[in-house]
Amino acid sequence: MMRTMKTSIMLLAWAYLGLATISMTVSATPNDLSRERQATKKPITVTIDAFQFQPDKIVIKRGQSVIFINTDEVPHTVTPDKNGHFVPSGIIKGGEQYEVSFESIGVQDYSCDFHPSMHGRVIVK
Ligand SMILES: [Cu+2]
Repeated sequence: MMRTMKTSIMLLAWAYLGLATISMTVSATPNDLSRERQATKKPITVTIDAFQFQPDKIVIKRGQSVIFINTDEVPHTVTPDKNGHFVPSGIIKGGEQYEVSFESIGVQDYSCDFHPSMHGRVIVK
């Protein structure tokens, strides 16, 4: 009986040490690196103003998202062109916004369904 208890205490201590080693390894990961990774993935804002995407050309990283904010009073859309590989917004009413992440690398153009003069480009690196 005593021997069993002793064994289980030793096993517990061993497991605890193992866990301590794991958590030490985790905390040894450079915090700066993970912080930088998050910072570069922060969403980028494109404003839709006066029937224009502003800026109409942005460069982002793969997996980064873009928030399209419609500051006009009329509805617009952010619809991928043939080279665009992201989820279309559907109608974005005046004052509303749409956030979408870009998961494919490459040059991606988009336009507004309602206003053929409205174009924009996202370059995903
Ligand atoms: Cu429009």
